[in-house]
Amino acid sequence: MPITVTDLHAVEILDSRARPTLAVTLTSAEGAVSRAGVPSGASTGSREAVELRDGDKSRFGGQGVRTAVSNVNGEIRDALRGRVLADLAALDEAMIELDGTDNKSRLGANAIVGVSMAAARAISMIAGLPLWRTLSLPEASPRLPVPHFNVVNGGVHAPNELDFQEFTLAPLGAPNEAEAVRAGAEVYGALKRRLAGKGLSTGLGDEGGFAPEIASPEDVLTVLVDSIEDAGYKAGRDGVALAMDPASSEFYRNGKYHVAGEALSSDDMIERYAKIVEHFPVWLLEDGVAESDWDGWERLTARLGGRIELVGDDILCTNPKIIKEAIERKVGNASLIKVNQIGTVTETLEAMRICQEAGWGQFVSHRSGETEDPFIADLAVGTGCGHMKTGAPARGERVAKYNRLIEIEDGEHLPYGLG
Ligand code: 2PG
Ligand code: MG
Repeated sequence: MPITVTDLHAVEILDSRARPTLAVTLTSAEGAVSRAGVPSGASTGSREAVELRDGDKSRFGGQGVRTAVSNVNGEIRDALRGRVLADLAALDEAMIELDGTDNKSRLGANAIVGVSMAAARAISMIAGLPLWRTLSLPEASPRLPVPHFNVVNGGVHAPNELDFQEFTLAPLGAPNEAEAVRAGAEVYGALKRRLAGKGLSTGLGDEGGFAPEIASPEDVLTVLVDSIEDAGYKAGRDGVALAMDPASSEFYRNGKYHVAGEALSSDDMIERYAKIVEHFPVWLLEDGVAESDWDGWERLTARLGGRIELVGDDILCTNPKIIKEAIERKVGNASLIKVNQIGTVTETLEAMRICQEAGWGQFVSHRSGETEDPFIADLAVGTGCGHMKTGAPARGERVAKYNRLIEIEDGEHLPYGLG
């Protein structure tokens, strides 16, 4: 669907962590006016596209995005305005060319991705279709994803002593999206009561999950299984399963994984996961080993790749080139998918297509810093990738995405789940 941009306007707004980010409004000659909010991460992969921050310590501690805002309102607007672009790929390509670097560091991936998301939305409006219908992959049909609710936060997302970053509920056995969201919300409530009953904190981390003073990952998993049962669900793949994102690059130092006071080698860490998978209904493990530990990743994949989904986040950065290399080296069997990690919607879809072709999973994800924009819900549905994570079933910026999934389901009776 061709698009002719007539105006672009960015403004510095806040993300869910009280840090600045961008909102972009795009106006097209075809009559669309669309808006997008740009997400931002904390536990970032070192090869992510570069998020431009002002570094001016007198504003937001250097985190301001005024430079990125002026890049949208100036250079990007001037370059795109009035051109009839054949489709989203042509528009994204024009921005990549204009930026001229291989990691979007000149204009900023936060500037570029905001325009790309707004353009994707404008194109769907011009076509008169819901956004998800225009975000598709060649060999897949739309599906409603299994929502993954991050209900216990640690690592760099919370100030507690827990080294693992995310513990997630995955209602794999739910019959549909609305029931899956209900399961997430009910178990979240049961978990709160259980934590409070043990005298543990029910304060929240960045993604709306609880941040209790528990150091051992196994202890967290035990509380989660109990809470699933308290809420009347079965813990397991035919009910509510579990997933984890330890975000292990954050606790990998000098060749060791530092977990709950222990220093573990890669092999020790892998054996620890093997035991966890034996004892708990964990069906997906993201960033089990660090982004710099490719050998560890190979061994982890050989050990557990046949049993569970092994998702690469920090190591892959939604980057088509790195994903291809990982597929060749048998590193993981799925990729996390974050639009701002690579910086355009077109490259995100390309990363997903490469995964699909290799039989790899694609796990669509929010960032720890979010806005109320539900873009990724449409991305997960349209691409039919079967699963997505967007934090706890609490806090507006997370709930906006889950609610969007429920509303899509209400309008169209699409199949639910991994398929
Ligand atoms: C992750 C993400 C999202 P961040 O590690 O998967 O949960 O965190 O956005 O901080 O990178
Ligand atoms: Mg991660």
